[in-house]
Amino acid sequence: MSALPSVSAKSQPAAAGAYDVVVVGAGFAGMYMLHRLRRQGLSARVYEQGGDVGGTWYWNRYPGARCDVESMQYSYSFDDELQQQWDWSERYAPQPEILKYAQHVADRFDLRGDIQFETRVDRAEFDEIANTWSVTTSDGRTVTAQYVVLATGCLSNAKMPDIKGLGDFKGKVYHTGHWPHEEVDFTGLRVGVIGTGSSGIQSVPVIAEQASHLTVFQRTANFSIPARNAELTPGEREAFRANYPEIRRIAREEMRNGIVQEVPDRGALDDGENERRAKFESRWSKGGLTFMGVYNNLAFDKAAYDTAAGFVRDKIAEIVEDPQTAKLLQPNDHPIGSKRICIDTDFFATFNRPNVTLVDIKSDPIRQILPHAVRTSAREIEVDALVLATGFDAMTGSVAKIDIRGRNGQTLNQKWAEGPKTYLGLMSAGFPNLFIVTGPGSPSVLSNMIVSIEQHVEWITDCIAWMRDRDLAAIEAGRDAEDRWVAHVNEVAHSTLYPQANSWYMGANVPGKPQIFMPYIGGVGVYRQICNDVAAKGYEGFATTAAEPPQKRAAS
Ligand code: N01
Repeated sequence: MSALPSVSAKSQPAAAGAYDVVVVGAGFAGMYMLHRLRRQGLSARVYEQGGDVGGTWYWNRYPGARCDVESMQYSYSFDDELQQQWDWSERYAPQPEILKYAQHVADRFDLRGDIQFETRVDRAEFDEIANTWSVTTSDGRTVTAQYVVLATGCLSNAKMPDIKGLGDFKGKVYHTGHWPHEEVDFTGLRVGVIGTGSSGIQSVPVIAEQASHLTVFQRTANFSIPARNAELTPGEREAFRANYPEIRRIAREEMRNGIVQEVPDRGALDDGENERRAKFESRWSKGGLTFMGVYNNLAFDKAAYDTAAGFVRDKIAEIVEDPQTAKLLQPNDHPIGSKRICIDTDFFATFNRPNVTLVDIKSDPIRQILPHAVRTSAREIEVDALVLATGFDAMTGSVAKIDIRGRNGQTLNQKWAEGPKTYLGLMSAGFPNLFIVTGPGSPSVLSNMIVSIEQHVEWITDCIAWMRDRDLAAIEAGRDAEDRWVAHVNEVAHSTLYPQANSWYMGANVPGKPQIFMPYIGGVGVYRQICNDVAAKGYEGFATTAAEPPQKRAAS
């Protein structure tokens, strides 16, 4: 890559510690937000608890971590030179390469000067007279800002399992979502992996190659499709680059999940058994998330999803040599796709290795972690290291860690006690000038995250520009608009099979968390249009406050 000149200088606050915008998080959302704000001539301060940019890709360094959206699509589209010049090496980029890309973007746009690393935002309090936020960080400082943008990520609050004795374990314990920066070498060690979601499924085959013995503790079997990862050829890269404007437009406007792929015009039952099997077979050979796009009704129709689920279960039985292990690995308690489908490289085949054992902890639960072993109801399994692939307090977990106080001192946690409430996933009533990037109630985790991040960052920065043009001091989601949106998100979710699974989409993986389907499942194209229409109608459903005099408050 050629070194490019920076395009923006460090932003200057109007007064010491007074910014136009405070951004929380320097992952892909926070970085692009900072870039856009600077382009608008605004002063911004970004706080990031990690030691560098990258968010998810800074923390999730576990063996085998890679993206499940193709690299040529899982990348920023806002700068054509960037997308034309960056060379992705593989169909699905590995974590180190995605992190390198994030670091490159930070260098290229000279972002780091406005980012304070290793600093958490602990508290944010809205001043109803000044219409500003007062933001306190983990270094004990307090700054003010007219706007706060939560770019905290949807899967950034790693969830430790509540297992008796975990603290007594004498070996090393790793969480996939909080992996150490130095290399972890499992050579010669007996390793236990707890959890078989995407992180477990990606890491198990790689750990199995190093460990003397690997025990996989599985509570729920998961559907997984082979990634068929491969190096990208120059021709493949060129095909994307030549058509990028159109590919990006289709991803944004026409696709449900922000990933360009063939759109099926048939349901699974429109084909006879042989034809259907041939189509599943062809998608299985192609690999990746497009498996679920082979028919248009797999998420809606039980008879249709049964055909896809049956196909995957048959594949597992073909791959896994021991019939008992194969049976345990076959998911049977949720519709395929209702939990995030996993993409793997040799996950099922790994159980054919002599050094790998599967323990079904549904029938034989973990009772306790001992200093050198995991004790289940039936046995004791000695391990030297433990890998917790136990997931995240998703979508709301990182927001909940911040003490956010809006109008009348109400905290966001109080307001969201029964589940997150937002208008468009962007703002929550009672919390003026507080924006959320890819918040609950927006397509977020059901989409190509970068497509959704770019849409939100652009919508939010356009909204701030609109406010400034009109000399407005505050904007806030209206309660009626919010109630209607929450009801709509819920209604759309319940027209699908998604709510039938105990998934993190529902908050079901965190004891005590309200069970509400959090992302908006209506599709990114539809959602973008709704957001654009709201903006075009003068931010319909939002209330604004004039800067001066205060009595000129107008409700839109
Ligand atoms: O987490 P998960 P993840 N005792 O919640 C089990 C994204 N991602 O980190 O299903 C025993 O999916 C739990 O069991 P169960 C992607 O969106 C993407 O794997 O609750 N087991 C489950 O098996 C993904 O969906 C990529 O019964 C316990 C596992 O731990 C999301 O992140 C890669 C337990 C957790 O699975 C989260 O994935 C990685 C306990 N106490 C992640 N608690 C890409 O490819 C939990 N489990 C881009």
